[in-house]
This record gives sequence, C-alpha cells and structure tokens, in this order.
Amino acid sequence: MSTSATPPLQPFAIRFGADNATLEPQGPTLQRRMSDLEGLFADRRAWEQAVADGDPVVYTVVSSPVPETARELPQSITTIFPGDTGGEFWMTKGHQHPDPQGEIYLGLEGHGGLLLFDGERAEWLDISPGVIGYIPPGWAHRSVNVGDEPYRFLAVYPGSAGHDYGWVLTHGMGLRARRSADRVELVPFGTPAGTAGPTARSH
Ligand code: S6P
Ligand code: ZN
Repeated sequence: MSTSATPPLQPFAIRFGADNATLEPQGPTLQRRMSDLEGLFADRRAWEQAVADGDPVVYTVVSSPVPETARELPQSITTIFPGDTGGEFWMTKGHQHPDPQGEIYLGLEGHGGLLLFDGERAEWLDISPGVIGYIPPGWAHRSVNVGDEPYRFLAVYPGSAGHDYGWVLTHGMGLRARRSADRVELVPFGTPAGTAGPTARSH
C-alpha cells in the first residue's frame, strides 16, 4: 500500500524496518531538498550555495497508510540527514497545526532537538532514542539534527491537525540551532548567521 487508506479502517499492525526506515504497509512518502527550504536558514547566501552545490536531500518523511482525516491518528517517520548551512543545523521546515491539536515524537536514532514556539516563548527539547517529546496544542514545531548521523523520529498526530507552513515564515521559531565547536548553540531567531547574540545559550 503506498497511498492513504480510506476510512473506515480495520485494526492492523504496522512493521517498522529500522535498517532503512520503512513502514509496512507504507503510505505517502516525501523528501525535502535544500531548494524546498527557501527562506528558512538565516544565511541566505549559504543556502543558495548549497542549492547550487547539488541541492542535497535534507530530510525524508515516510507515512503509514492511516489518512490525515478527522478522528484518525496518522504516524510518520522523519529522517533528517546531518549537516549545517551557514552554521545552522539541518532542520525541518517547521509548522503550526491549523487545528491546534497536540502531537508526540519518539526519538528512534541519532540525536536531535525539538524546537517549539508559541509565538512568544520558545522551548528546546533534546531528543535521543527512547525519548518522547510532547508538542502541546498551539505550539509550532521544528526538528533539528544536531548530530553527525541521521536523526530519525516517529511522529503521531491527530488526522485533522493539518500543516501551516506559512505561520513559521511569518512568526519565525523564536530560536535557531547553530553548530558551535562540539556544542549546540541556541541563538535568537533574528540574529544574523555567525554572530551569536548576547542572550545565546548553549546545550
Ligand atoms: C506532522 C509531524 C511530522 C512532520 C515532519 C516534517 O504533524 O509534525 O510528521 O510533518 O517531521 O516536518 P515539516 O515541518 O516539514 O512538516
Ligand atoms: Zn506537526
């Protein structure tokens, strides 16, 4: 199965293939290349260079066949590859749920962060294998790979939640995650790349 199933669904099991992040049965899949992430990295010139230098795949999302419709509970596996652009760790686009419902992430492989922003306050959760991150209703969320290996996590979310990507372009995400020696440095969202602001903090 490679598309979403049509309700009413019958009970069924989904097998996760840990080696290559497959789901069986499997639903829709997508990959986001660097060119899909326009306007998201602070250093636009570095982003343009990365697009010109081969436009790498930054992350993939593999979904189960459970549809994104009301009352269903879809799941997906996101894999973010390691890297940084202008010092900013590779990340997902980030989105807000138009229907403000919660979501959970479970770390599967690698080391990442879950950046949450409610429009005023930003929070950062370290996610490693076995850690569950809770996204409360109304918090935009972006995932970041802060390690040297692929970072992979399971997401489970209400089918009616939806994805508003424009919200992040308008409001930002409060913080950015930058590579700093062997640390993750969280800097204010508006700080130009390469110049950590006075309120920067390390993790
Ligand atoms: C969906 C859930 C995830 C993300 C995925 C990619 O609610 O949060 O499946 O869609 O991690 O991130 P994004 O921001 O490109 O949708
Ligand atoms: Zn979400």
